[in-house]
Amino acid sequence: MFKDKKVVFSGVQPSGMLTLGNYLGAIKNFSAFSDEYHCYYCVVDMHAITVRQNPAELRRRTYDTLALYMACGLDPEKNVLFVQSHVPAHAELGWILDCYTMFGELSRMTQFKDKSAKNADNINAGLFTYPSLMAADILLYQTEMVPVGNDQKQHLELARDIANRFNGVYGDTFVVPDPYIAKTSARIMSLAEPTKKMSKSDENENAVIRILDDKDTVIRKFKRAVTDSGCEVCRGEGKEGIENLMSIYSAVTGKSFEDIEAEFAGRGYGDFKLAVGETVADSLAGVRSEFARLSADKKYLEDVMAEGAGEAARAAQRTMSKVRRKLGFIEPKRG
Ligand code: ATP
Ligand code: LTN
Repeated sequence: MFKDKKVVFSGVQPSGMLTLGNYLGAIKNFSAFSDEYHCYYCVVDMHAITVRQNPAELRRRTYDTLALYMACGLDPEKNVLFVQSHVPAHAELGWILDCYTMFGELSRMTQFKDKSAKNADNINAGLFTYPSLMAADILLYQTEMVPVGNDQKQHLELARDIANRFNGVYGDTFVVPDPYIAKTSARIMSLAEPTKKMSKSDENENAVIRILDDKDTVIRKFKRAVTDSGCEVCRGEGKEGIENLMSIYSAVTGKSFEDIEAEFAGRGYGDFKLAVGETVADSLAGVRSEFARLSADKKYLEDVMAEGAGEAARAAQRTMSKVRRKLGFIEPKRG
């Protein structure tokens, strides 16, 4: 059904309830590609287990993440929506690409450094080789473009290097992917520590807006957001907190920073925080009600993931056959 279209691929880990950062930085942008591109959007459960997960929660969040994809506007008729572990070729190509990824390259990944500092008792090999599995996700589908937040730029550059290295040794095998990083919302910061990115696995609930938070909760969290001791809504040295709120407001309303400064001139932080809270809560209301409807129908979610996995597996096999041939593996006889 998607013949001749260029491919878009992206993934989100079912490692926690999704945040406003995941929404504005990534998922909200996904549906814009659905008409022009052949889009694969994956729930990357294999990446999630690089950090210890509770099995019941992981299972529930995998359903929830798929339901949220759809609640955010991804139509399963127009996009291939699936779960990573349902397509074993991801693990297969992941291993192969491990053999074309250098120890030094993986050691330089800032996400590895951050996550190993946070999980000092569980610095496992999967956490280290996470980027080669991510490269496999992308390269399996001959992806041209990968919409992600700014924090994934380094992983994308590594995926490009791996693709170029493999192509250099064996001749053209993989399309070399480009990142697509939205301008205003590429990096939404924590509401409690505005120099740190908003992360779904943050333990401080006041630091993160969850896509499914109700209106009162959203407004309360914005009211508590850490700002500086000034009162002017503008950017500047030491004003990371206000700048973050301005980016969020801009991403949701489409207004420029100059318009926002003019709108709130002389009105103080209290007014501004309330406006941001109300605008964000209202913009998420539709997603929340769609999610409630979709997540109640597990059978439907299972049908969507089965359909998506079937289609993804067929596309992945085309790349795997090519990779096996190039490497010198014997193609197994089917049937
Ligand atoms: P975790 O806390 O488990 O590492 P995460 O919140 O960083 O999770 P991911 O599943 O790793 O979320 O990321 C999903 C997508 O959301 C990625 O494209 C990522 O770049 C984007 N993203 C995550 N956090 C932010 C943020 N604060 N601002 C903008 N984009 C973000
Ligand atoms: N590493 C990504 C999640 C991810 C991904 C991908 C994103 C796994 N595989 C492929 C884009 C393309 C993250 O968000 N932390």
